[in-house]
Amino acid sequence: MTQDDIKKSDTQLDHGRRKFLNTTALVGLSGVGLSVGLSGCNKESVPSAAPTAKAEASAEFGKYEVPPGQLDEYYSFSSGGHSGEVRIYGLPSGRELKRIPVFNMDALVGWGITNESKAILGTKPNGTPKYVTGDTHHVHQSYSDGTYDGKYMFVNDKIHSRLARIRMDTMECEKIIDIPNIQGFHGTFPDKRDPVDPSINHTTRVFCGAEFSLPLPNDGHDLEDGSKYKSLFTCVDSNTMDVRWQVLIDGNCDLVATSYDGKLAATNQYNTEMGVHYEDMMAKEMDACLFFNVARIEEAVKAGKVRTIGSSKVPVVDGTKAANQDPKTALTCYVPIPKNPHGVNISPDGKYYACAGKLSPTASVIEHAQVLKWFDGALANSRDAVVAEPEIGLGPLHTGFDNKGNAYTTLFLDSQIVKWNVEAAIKAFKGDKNAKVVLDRIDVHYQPGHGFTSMGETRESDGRYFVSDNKFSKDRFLPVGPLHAETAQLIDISGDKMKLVADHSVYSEPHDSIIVRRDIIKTRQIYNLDDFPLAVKDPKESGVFRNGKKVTVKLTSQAPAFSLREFKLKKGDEVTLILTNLDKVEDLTHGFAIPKHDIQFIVNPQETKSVTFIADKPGVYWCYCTNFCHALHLEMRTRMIVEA
Ligand code: RUQ
Ligand code: CUA
Ligand code: CA
Repeated sequence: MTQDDIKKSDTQLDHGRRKFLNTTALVGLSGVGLSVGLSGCNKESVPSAAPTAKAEASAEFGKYEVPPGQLDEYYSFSSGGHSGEVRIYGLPSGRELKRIPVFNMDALVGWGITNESKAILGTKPNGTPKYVTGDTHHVHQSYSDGTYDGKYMFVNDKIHSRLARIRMDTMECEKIIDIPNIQGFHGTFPDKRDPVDPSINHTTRVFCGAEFSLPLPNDGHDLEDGSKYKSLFTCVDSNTMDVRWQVLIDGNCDLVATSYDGKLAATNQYNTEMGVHYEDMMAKEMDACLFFNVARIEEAVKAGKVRTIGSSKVPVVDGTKAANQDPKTALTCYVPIPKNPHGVNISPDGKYYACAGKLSPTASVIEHAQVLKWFDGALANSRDAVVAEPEIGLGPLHTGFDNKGNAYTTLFLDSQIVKWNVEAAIKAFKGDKNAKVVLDRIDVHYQPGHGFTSMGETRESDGRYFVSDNKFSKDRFLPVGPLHAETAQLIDISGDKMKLVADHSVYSEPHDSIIVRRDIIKTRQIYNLDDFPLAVKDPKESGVFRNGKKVTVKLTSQAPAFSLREFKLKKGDEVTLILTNLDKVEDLTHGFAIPKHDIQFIVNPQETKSVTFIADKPGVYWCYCTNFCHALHLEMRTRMIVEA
């Protein structure tokens, strides 16, 4: 490509982008317009020739590169959207480090194939996983005293309303639970400090918001009467993973935030109309941010002021408006804000919640202290807890914070990130015409959803990086067919001006992430043999153990061989195969595949896994190691002989 070609395609790109923005900007803010705007962009956005993205690189670009052999400064933990998994990246390099299968099946690891993973996923009577789809939206880590403690990570499944816990030392999913009586489990956030017992300095609650209202219980009654549908806000015990309690509410839940003092949890609500049809959900100018008084809810649960729904035993308290008229006893506080808001995030000083307007070009700033005042009966109107409502741009969704009082909000329709100052916005709201609220804007490519700052959801927010997870990448990368890569764009926010410093391509869909300092994460390099009850601790324990038609095959792996060179079965046997990897060397993982039996999994150093299957086809099956482990990796096989 000549310099001229590059220039030409840069111009094309500029035009493509401008048109794209105009189309979306022009359609205005109605929900109908939003979808028109998006389908419109598909028509004219992609230049016919493969474009070269305009290089924003500056002389200091190398500053953000991580040279070979060096480690990143941050982890980014990211939900994988409808892939059902969680991913781990290094920042600033953007290197993908790992994918953690959670609600999906994963052939590499054997997730959904091994007995151990099936026990976590839950199974149908025929032994297959209960669900193999999942939709992970929000991933957050456990907190101690307002910052990450490196212990757990929690992630939601929107499709089947499940919550998963990932342990951080192995970075594997260890527990999945169903949340009863809800659909569209969306917002997820752990408590940042236990509000009840100050001696417990560890997160014990995970709050879960349900987006879709339902007739309760959802057993076939009141199917048509939308006015009877209700939603629930749920608290899960992060240690036992039991559902502690639920709150019945009006409207829906969307995102969730928690305060730094453990007193409040918040959820933004876009459908206070309680519409069951799309158009109805945009009828009102104002929706709400709903606050939950955690201590009062737990007192009510203790006092038995609860009901249960359907077959669930979970205590449910009444958080509806009608039942919470007196602020002094109220469990919930509905703060009106415009319109179909999306996202609620708390500032790292614990003072303010920012709720983006989505269909309003505003962000509403709600002061934590004012909401507490309302609960004390000292604030006449809950709307008075709103202390600023700056106009920041079109389609605002999510907000991240630095450590200097600035907020960074993604603007979906404008395809921008806007930097604004919270205290200035409060002054402007009080009438100060000189307050400089919006400090900077930067284009992103394109249509950002979540945006988040380094350590930004902790009191250790450090104001170094912002990542914009974009829903469209259009012309930023080599074309790979109709399904495009998506972009996570890295922005340096350490100076006055935001600087776009990298485009990281991401497989669909980078939904939401957190950026965690690397020193917080302490992982294991090998497993502990004793953690596995089935472990085959010595190659001498290997063999075929028969009990009628039930057969157990025990074997071990040590590079480059399995302990059994062959094993014999009879047609129709129900076989449980247990494999322990006795290698103790870091990074020495083996795999095990059984042809024609659809079995494949890996065993990491000192790990044990098992699979159960029916040997229903007589013949010879070469079980082989799938994970390149040794110069004699190809020779690492064992013969499964099934006699007729
Ligand atoms: S929501 S793109 Cu599922 Cu996280 Cu705002
Ligand atoms: Cu063991 Cu390859
Ligand atoms: Ca609405």
